[in-house]
Amino acid sequence: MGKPEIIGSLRSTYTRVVCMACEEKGIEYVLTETLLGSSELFAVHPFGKMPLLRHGDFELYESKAIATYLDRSFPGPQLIPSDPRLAGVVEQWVSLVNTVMDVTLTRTYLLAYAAPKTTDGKPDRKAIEAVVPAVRQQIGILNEAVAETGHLAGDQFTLADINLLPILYWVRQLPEGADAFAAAPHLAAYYERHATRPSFKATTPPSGPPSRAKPS
Ligand SMILES: N[C@@H](CCC(=O)N[C@@H](CS)C(=O)NCC(=O)O)C(=O)O
Repeated sequence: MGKPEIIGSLRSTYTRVVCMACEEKGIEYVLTETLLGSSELFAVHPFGKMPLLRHGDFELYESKAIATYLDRSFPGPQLIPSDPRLAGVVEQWVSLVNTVMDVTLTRTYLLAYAAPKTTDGKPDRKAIEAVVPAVRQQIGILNEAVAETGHLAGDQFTLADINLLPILYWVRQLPEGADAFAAAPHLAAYYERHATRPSFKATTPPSGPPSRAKPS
């Protein structure tokens, strides 16, 4: 069927998740870089979000769906364990991160720096100050979650960890995020350890936020 093609950008946390999933499983894949909101994305995803997957004549959108498809279709380490309880915990963390923490940490906090809605293009201090308590709270929750085993689900590296690490990559680079990390020793150690994985290194994004397609 040929190599899976991932369409997105490594600067996008969700695209990086599916690329990391490929790297962890040893899947040969092609990453086709595209702009946020490009017509290529809208041709498949109803809201024009990245990433997309193309595998032969099969197309798929939504990072969790893509990662699950890749995990089930290819050999290599299981990213979603077959044990029902562990699989449940993986789903729990992917869901919590994607529905709550991504909104706080990426869409609100990171974007207040990277794509501020200010007239002068400077970081949106009002938005940053408003979201910092939630940033601290959520970093604290994650700190507790990884304290025992250094993983989110059981004592193995799973899709739950893959799904979180690209978000932490950006958050810890920002001042308030770095402060929150300094108060979260288990999460800091978790990040340092997993950031040495070849899958994480191979998917390091270029600096700067993803570029957006011009409205047509
Ligand atoms: N639920 C989607 C979210 C994907 C998503 O939000 N991607 C962002 C980049 S990280 C995007 O494409 N945003 C487009 C936009 O903001 O117009 C998934 O898991 O794939």
